[in-house]
Amino acid sequence: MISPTSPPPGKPSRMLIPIRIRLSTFLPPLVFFVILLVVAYAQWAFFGLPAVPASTHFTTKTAMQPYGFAAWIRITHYVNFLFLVLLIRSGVQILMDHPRLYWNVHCTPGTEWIRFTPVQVPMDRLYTAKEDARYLTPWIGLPGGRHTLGLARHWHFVSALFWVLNGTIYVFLLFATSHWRRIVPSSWRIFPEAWAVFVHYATFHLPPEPNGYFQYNALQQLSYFAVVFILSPLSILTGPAMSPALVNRFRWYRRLPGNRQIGRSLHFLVLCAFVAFTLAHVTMVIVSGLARNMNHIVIGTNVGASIGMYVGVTGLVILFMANIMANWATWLFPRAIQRIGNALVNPVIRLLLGGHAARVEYAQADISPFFWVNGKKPTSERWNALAAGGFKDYRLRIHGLVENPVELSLDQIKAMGKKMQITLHHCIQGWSGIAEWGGLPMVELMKLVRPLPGANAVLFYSFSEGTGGGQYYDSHTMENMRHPQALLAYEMNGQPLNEVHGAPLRLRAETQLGFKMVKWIEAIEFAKDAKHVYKGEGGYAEDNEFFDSMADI
Ligand SMILES: Nc1nc2c(c(=O)[nH]1)N[C@H]1C(S)=C(S)[C@@H](COP(=O)(O)O)O[C@H]1N2
Ligand SMILES: [Mo]
Repeated sequence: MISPTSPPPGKPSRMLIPIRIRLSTFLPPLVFFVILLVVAYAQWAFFGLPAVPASTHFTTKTAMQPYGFAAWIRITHYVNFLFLVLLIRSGVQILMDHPRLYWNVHCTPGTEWIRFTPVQVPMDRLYTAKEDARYLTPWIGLPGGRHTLGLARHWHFVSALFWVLNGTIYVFLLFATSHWRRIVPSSWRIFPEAWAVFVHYATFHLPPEPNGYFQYNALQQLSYFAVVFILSPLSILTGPAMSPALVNRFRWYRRLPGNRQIGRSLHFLVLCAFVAFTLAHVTMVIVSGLARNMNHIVIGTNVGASIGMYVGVTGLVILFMANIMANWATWLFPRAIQRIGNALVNPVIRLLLGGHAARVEYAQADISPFFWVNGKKPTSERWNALAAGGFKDYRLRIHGLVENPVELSLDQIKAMGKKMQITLHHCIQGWSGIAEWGGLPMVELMKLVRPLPGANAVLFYSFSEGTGGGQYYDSHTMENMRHPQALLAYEMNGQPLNEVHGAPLRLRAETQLGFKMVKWIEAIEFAKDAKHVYKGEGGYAEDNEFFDSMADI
């Protein structure tokens, strides 16, 4: 549960996040980069520095269109940086809730290509995914702390909306004004020319730099192009690859090369590329004439005075303060951040993912060898007694706004029907897994209890407690419960549902994130909404961990 003072489990790793990376993943890109450097050095040593085509000295009179830094370029550049920083900080925070990255969809411990935790998952005892979350300093993470991913997600999604909006405006104006000619290469010569510039940089030489007001050097143009037209679209495509509703809605999406974990890994690598670009970019801005460069991008003039630098530094201080404010506001007013996040993001989700979701199912051969566990097993005497008796005395109570309230035994539920489905589970923390579930479709149950017209929400109450104490529960829309894949599952991978995965009954709602799928179900209530229950946000995680109210992404 979120609390700024709660210490992380184990030793607080405030100083450094220990990183373990697989040599087999790390080596190829490293070797590639080293080869580039070696070739550049060899070329310099044996043939001297390659010629960089002399850049024409332009003036505003002789310039070939377009040139300069119009106000829209300067504004979108600044706004872009602001949201990029927020995206990176909240993104890293989300990552630390499941600090492991994989190329396979099963997330079997030991198969990760990189992990940001020293912990090796113990196989001799139950170790939940929530235990695995790491503490992150608020200097890096937004909002920092441990298991604050609910709030980090609000920042991430809201920032993503504004970042994409800002980027769209920029690209639109780029083409509307012909400024695209400044960053879109027009000839294959760009590659040998960019290489020549690289040989200079790699051997610590400065090539004759063109004045960026009129023209960029080849490597510069190529990297700006890559950031705008490759890196950014890639981050926009790989983000949604993690959404359960999206992969269920668009069947073709699953046929693309990749899966949730490849999407997640690429999303992280794109983040690394953005950070690397930013570092290189800032370094080059400094070494190639800081004052003039700052005048270009900050105030749009082409002079050597210091005014752009002062305004620019002021802009950076404002950006820094905005980040401090973001952390501060999140710790003081988490509920407000949650409300704002829901208000801005939910309409977009409804627009993009609303309507009927398709049904994606997997094959027997796809079933995961390992399936992470989340949540605290019930400790109540009642559940223990039921479990000891093989759930013979279990009765599922279904009440609230229904014509026919009932109490059903497990055998009665099994007799009412059984559907099997092999599906991909999406935990909000980032891990996934494929399993075969067998159970009673919610539609069948609704035929028996007959919800009244006023019923809009279905609440599932658990025998167990949430991580911070208090009953675990969650609610669903009627629409999601009418989905053919909404299941009261009593079987997993051909076996009766076991005690850690939610015996005797757990919910499957495949277009939703895992936290909505209540395990160890004690009772089901049909209601007008979920406002009358506990803190009224719709579920334990929504109440206490500030999770999103729409769990589609
Ligand atoms: N009662 C209860 N149900 C719960 C949870 C919990 O903490 N308590 N955790 C949820 C979360 S976050 C996930 S990802 C799934 C995990 O299901 P699994 O343990 O079968 O993998 O259960 C969900 N249902
Ligand atoms: Mo989860």
